[in-house]
Amino acid sequence: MADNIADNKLDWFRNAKYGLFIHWGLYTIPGGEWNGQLAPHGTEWIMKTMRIPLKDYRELLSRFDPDAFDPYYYVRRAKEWGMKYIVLTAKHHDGFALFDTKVSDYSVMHTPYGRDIVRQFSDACASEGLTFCVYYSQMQDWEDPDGNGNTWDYDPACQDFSRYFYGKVIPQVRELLTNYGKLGMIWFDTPYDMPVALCRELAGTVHACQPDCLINGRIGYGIGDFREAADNAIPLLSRSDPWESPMTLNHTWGYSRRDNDFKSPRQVLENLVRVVGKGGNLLLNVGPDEHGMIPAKSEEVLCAAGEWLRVNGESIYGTSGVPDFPYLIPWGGLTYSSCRRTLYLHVMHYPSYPYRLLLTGLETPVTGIRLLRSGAPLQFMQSYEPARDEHRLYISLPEVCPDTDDTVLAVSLSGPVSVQKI
Ligand code: H79
Repeated sequence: MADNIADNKLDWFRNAKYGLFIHWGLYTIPGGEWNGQLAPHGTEWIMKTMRIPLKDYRELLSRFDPDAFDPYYYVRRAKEWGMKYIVLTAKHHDGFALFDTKVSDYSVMHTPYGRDIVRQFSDACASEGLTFCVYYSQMQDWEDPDGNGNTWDYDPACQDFSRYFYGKVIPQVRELLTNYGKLGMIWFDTPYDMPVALCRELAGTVHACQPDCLINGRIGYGIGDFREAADNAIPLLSRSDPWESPMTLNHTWGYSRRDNDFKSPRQVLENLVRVVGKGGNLLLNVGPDEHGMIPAKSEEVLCAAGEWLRVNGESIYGTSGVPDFPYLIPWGGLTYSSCRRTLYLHVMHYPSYPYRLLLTGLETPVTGIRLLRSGAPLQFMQSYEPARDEHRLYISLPEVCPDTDDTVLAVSLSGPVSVQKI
C-alpha cells in the first residue's frame, strides 16, 4: 500500500501479531434484545437492524453506567493474554462517543457514568506499556442528521454529508489525536462510497496531528498504511505487506445476552497461527457487558490461549509470514522466523501410530528439530525423490501428545526457507 511511509513506523504493528478489539457503546446495554425481540448477529447494529427511532435509542444514555469498569483490569489481562495492542470503539456506527467531545452531546459525558472511557484506557495503556488505538466510524453515524446510514429518522435526500464530515468527523478525529497521547493506530470502518478526496483529507488530518499514527485499510482506496482483511476472514495466501484480520470470539462484536457460542482456545490458536503464518495480525474482539465487565467465557478462552502463548510465544512473536507451501497442511499450520532461520510446525491434529508427521515441499536442508515446549530433540528424515520431484520431511513424534491444542516443533534450517513450487 502507501509506499511513502517509513517502514519503522509500521515496526510495532509488524511485531505485535495479536491485539484486543473492544466493542463497547450504547448497544452494549440492550445486548441484542429490544422490547423482547431478538436482533440478528451484530448486536452493535441493533439500532439499524431493528430500525429503532433515535428518540428511543437515545434513552440508553440515561442507562449507561458501567459500575464495575476498571481500565487496568483490561490492560493487564490483555498483556497476560499475550496481546500487544488494544483497539477501542471510540465511536461506532450509532454515533455515540466514548470520549469527552466538544462537538457533540451524544457522548459518555452525558450519561450517569459521566467519565471519559477513552482517557481511562489511554492512561492505563500508557502506564502498562501497551499500544493504544481507537476505532472511529467515519462514514456511518446514525445519530447525526447528516451522517450516513440512518434512513428511518432522516431523509437521505436532505442530508449534507460534508456538514457532518467537517462538523463532527474532522473535529472528533482531531480531539482523539490531540487529547489522548500517542495513538498506535486509528481504525476506520465501512468507507462505503465516501469520496476519495474526503478520505485523503481525513488521512491528512490524522497525520498532521500524529505523523506516526497508523491508519487501517478501511479508510478506503488503499490510502491506509496496511490492508484490513474482511471481518472474520483470513486470506488464503501469504502476504509480505502488513495486514490484519479482525475477528469475533462468538458471532457478534457488541455484547450479546444470548450468543454463548464462543471459539475454544484451540480455535483461537488455530486462527492465530493461520493469520500469523500468512504475515498478518489477529485482532480478537471482546464485547464488555453493561457493567463494563468482560464476559466470563471470553476471559476463560483468552486466558487459556495466553497460557499456551507463554510457553510457545517464540513461534508467534518475531516471526514473519511463511512462503506458501504446495499443499494444504492437514495436521495444522506453519510460522517462520527468518532471523532465527526456524520454521515452526504447529501440530493441531496429532498423528496416531506410528506418530510420524510429513511436511512436503520444504527445499532447505534441516539441521535439527526440537519440541518447543521442552527443547527435546526429535528424529527426522529429509529426502528428495527426483523421479517424483518431491521434497519430503518426516518427523517422529513422541507417543504421548505434549499439547492437544497445538504442539509446536521448531525446525532449524541451514539457510533461508525455500519452498518447492509445483
Ligand atoms: O465493528 C464491527 C462491525 O459492526 C463492523 N465492522 C466490525 C469490525 C461492520 N460494519 N459493517 N459491517 C460490519 C458489515 C455489515 C454487516 C451487516 Fe449485519 C449485515 C449489517 C446488517 C446485516 C451483521 C449482521 C450485522 C448486523 C447483522
